[in-house]
Amino acid sequence: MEWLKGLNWAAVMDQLNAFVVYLSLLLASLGVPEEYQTLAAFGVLYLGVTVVVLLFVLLLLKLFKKPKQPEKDREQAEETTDDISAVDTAATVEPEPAIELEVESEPEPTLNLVERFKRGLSMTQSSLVGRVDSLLRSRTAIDEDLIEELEEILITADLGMPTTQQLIKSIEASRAKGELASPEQVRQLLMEELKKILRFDSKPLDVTSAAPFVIMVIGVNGVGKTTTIGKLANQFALAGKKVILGAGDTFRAAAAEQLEIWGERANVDVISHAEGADPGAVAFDAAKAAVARKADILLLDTAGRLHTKVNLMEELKKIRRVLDREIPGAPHEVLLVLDATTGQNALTQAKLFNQAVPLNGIALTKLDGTAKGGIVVAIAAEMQVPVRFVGIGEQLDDLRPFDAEMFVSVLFDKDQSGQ
Ligand SMILES: Nc1nc2c(ncn2[C@@H]2O[C@H](COP(=O)(O)OP(=O)(O)OP(=O)(O)O)[C@@H](O)[C@H]2O)c(=O)[nH]1
Ligand SMILES: [Mg+2]
Repeated sequence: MEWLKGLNWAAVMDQLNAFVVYLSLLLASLGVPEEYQTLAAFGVLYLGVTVVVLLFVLLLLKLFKKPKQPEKDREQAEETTDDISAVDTAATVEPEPAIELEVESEPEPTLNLVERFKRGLSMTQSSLVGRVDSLLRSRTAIDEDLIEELEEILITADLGMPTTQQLIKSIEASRAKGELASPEQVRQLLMEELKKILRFDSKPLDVTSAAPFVIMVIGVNGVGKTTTIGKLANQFALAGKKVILGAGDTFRAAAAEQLEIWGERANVDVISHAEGADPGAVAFDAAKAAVARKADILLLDTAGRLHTKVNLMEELKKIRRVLDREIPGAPHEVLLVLDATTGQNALTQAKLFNQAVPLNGIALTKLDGTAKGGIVVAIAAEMQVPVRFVGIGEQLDDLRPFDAEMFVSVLFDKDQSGQ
């Protein structure tokens, strides 16, 4: 505004006056009567200014149009891949297969899925296969020394003692038969043996086998139970299922609110009671609501509890009984959530929870933040309870059905391990 004050207004007015006089003379030469010349000169001046302003505005619009386009594209891309909004656009956006992995039939999502698995498993990859590969690179002979070092790597990558022993035995047996002539053969054998361990017989999760299909979610504090329920609710809802959530964690303040937020995101109903209420009563109401509202799936959250606290484990048995009384056969899936970053402790939790309420499946969260992903193998080998889902990030679609083949392939991917 300083420049306005400093302007020589007298000079400006003189120029303007001279311009109007010039215009008047021009108009006079065009035959405009004298009494209209000044008025017409101002009219022409006004028109001129308007045209200049319009041209200026058009120029500005042209300048700002370019950066706007990519932003719009990015927003659209986010809308299609991003979690919450996907609920609203479910009808138009092709939903990624939520529960079943269709690895062969849909090339595009498969590529994304593998890429995301790679990213999520990168720490485990370098702590397990990365180290195995550098060991194999540094040796030519497959001897006792190499096998001993391999054993150490497997133990420290959280595969656990029994699983490591099992793997080492297979390697030694093959070596004795003269089948291991090169380090590459050791790598191949390790891959095959891991796949064998992970590919044990277990009933797949079939949520259509009962209606409502009740999933009771349990685990110690902070492992990701509520988050897992939220992600599952969203995926089931996108797959066209009617879902109800039961806020069975009445112990922790704000636990029900946390679940309600997830319910809103997935656009599903949440049954909750006041803080401190009996979790059995929530289970009862949630089961009743699921039947009355003809829900396909009921996901019941529970409070985090220490696997060593007998009374808290008893409470789980009670919740289980309540569900079974209201919906015979329920819960159809007792899903234990384990935090992969806790390594071998996760295995101890699984064993103790399994004693209290027999487990049907495991969701292993936070694989993205740990080098201890080898725990997947230890769980499969020692528990014979299937890992149903793995959490590979905090995004809504970062909870993925576990696929043993893909897991091993990603871990042993040569691009990743720098081979
Ligand atoms: N990086 C990562 N973080 C996760 C994953 N799953 C859950 N989390 C985070 O773990 C934290 C705890 O998650 P919650 O779902 O509240 O855990 P909870 O088991 O319900 O906890 P309590 O109800 O207190 O027992 C949250 O910050 C989540 O975002 C995952 O797969 N990867
Ligand atoms: Mg919770």
